[in-house]
Amino acid sequence: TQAHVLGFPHIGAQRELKQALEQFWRGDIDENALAQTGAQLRRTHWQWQRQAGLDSVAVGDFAWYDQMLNTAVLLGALPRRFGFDAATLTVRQYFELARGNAAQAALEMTKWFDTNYHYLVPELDADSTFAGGVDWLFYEIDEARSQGHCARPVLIGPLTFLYLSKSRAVAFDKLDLLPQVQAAYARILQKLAARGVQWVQIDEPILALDLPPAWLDAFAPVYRDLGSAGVKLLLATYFEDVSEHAGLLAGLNVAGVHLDLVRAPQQLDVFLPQWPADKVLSLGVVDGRNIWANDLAATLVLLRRARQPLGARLWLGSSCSLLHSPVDLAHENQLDAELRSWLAFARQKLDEIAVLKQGLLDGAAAIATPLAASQRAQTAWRNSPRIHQPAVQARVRALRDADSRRNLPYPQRQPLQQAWLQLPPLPTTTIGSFPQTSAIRSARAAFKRGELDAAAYQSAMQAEIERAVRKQEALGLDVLVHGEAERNDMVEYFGEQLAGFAFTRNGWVQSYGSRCVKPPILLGDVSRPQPMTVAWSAYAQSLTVRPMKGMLTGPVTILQWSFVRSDIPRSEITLQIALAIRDEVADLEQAGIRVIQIDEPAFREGLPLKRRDWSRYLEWAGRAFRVSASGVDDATQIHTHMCYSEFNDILPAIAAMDADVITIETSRSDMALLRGFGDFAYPNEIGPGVYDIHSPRVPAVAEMLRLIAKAQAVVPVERLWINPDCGLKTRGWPETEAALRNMLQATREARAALAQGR
Ligand code: THG
Ligand code: ZN
Repeated sequence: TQAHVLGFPHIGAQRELKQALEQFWRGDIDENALAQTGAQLRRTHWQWQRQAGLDSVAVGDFAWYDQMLNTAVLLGALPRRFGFDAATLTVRQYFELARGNAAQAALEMTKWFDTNYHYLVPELDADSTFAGGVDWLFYEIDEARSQGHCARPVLIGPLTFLYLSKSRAVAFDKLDLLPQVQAAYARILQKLAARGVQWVQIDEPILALDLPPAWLDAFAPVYRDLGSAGVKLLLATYFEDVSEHAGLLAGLNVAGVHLDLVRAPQQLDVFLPQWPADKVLSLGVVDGRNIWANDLAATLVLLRRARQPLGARLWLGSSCSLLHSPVDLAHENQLDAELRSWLAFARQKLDEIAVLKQGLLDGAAAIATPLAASQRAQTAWRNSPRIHQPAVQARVRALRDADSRRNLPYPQRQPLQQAWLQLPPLPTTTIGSFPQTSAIRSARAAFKRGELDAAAYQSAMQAEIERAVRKQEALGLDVLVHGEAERNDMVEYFGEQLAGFAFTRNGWVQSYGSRCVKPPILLGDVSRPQPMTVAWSAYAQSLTVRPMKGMLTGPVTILQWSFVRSDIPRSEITLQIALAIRDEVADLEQAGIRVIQIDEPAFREGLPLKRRDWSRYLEWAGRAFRVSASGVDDATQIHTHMCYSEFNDILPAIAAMDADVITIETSRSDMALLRGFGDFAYPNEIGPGVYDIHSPRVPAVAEMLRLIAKAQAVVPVERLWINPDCGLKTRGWPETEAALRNMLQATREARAALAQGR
């Protein structure tokens, strides 16, 4: 029986890797200093795993940028367009793959399954080769062993690697590359065997998806080969129930399989009766995706049930990599003792796993102290008045159908809105945020440190808002925004003001590369003690006669980007948030803000991994959005915004949200994503982004005119808006103003053409 974790966060408890990376990119430190930071982080993380009492340490989970990119450079599968030699790839070249260079755009980024982590998408073509690349993994194994650890390499599996890759040129059947990919993995495994490595963890999370039969059929032959390469393979699944593949997995030529029992505990009863006598079954019982302390007694009951048939072939560990957890609770000295007793970050999860193993092998008495503490925390949590607000629960129960419907349907709302808005054809707006300048950031930091008082902070932010309003008026935008100077991360901002949430000081989780987010902790019933955005929006509206858009984050996104409680369904939590947002919407309207945007950028990523679960999700998520948006007068215009707009497969559900206007990200796909809206005949107004905000490049007027024309071909002109792809907070002012000036010029030209009937 071995205890292990599938991976450990590498960003560092104090985000040391982030600091080092950004210093390196700025040229403030050299490669040697960067390498030392990496080595120090690996040393610390391995030490923690070992000191906690785990039987092996994960090696290969460390990446300068991303583990998927590491896999590509290990295999030697680099896009030809960069002209790099994988075998001699430098760290600088690695970063060019991740971040782009003067000549080449970076590899594409996309969300890792249903997490908020972005991986770099491997770029493969029919003539891609896999002749091997950098030897960083082997170096790290030697490094771990020289520090006295039992090193367990972790690799992204060949089928997951291939399935998640993309072709930029002509489409081809990716499975055609499988023999080469398989051979490359076989060589890597043989090299590991030659180094005396015993176990290799090989992750195949695509088993959580609805896989085409050809891909499922590939598992047995691929692993027949890889399983004979001289190392024992632990094939890891996570994020979903893989019961339907139990037969396949039982027959696979691997030494063990890992299951995510946090996400899908019901799998155990499917696997146990048919599990072969020569295979390990590794049970992921400590949640890698959330921050709640484990209910040790309950987990022990489950583990004991599996120990009966499995004996020493039972392993236990984290449900998935701990990449998705913040690093160390020890730094959270501002949380009260009770709340701390309910939490476990990555480092604390190591202890939980070790304690569980001890309890399993030596009996509960051997872990009496942690067991008692866990019981106390569980009892306190279950009965805590911090969690349960009967009034909130009653309000959710009292929701009626009419609460999730506007009074009139869109075709009748539209003239009421236009009557007062008096918008020109092709109205222009922006998505909400303007550049978060260093002046804004340092004012907020000083305010949080107590060095700037509330009045001074408020006037500094008001000055920023006024600046943003004047710039928008000068540019000639039709519907203005206040620019969100006062906000940090949008979800953090709302979480901080809602009751039912708690905050960490340092609970950072990697989002991509050096970028992190600090998800709020949604621990109890959610309510809104007071208005959250009204004063800022009303101030902004007071500065201008043009319509000012109120800016809110929607209930699904707040849920999706927080650490949420697990004692009640996500659908119910979302309705609680929706009611809080609904009250904010009503207060904004009352304050004279009659265009209100409720952003749902995470609506698509909340979609379950399995199609069979989609309709239920779309039903409750759509309802929650409508609850938040439907308390207003029909003349009030509701907008929503979504990034990552690959939702052509869920368009009916997007339409059912019934926002008056939806703005989406479309420029990078050259409006291809918009085609679905046309085919489906999306019934309300749409603002397809006409320029990409992810780079400082200023698009030319002609480029945007071309995209506007493409949009006009798909969306009736009376329902078409003009706006950028997304918020502008990561941009600087100079390029923002230049790009918007061109956007407005393109709009004027398009309007002139319309007026002339062209
Ligand atoms: N908020 C949250 N999750 C998100 C996004 C968000 N997930 C998807 C997408 N947007 C991720 N994009 C980013 C972009 C920038 C940063 C993080 C995620 C970022 N973070 C700062 C950093 O790492 O330096 C820290 C931010 C802060 O100081 O609060 O720049 O918008 N929840
Ligand atoms: Zn966006």
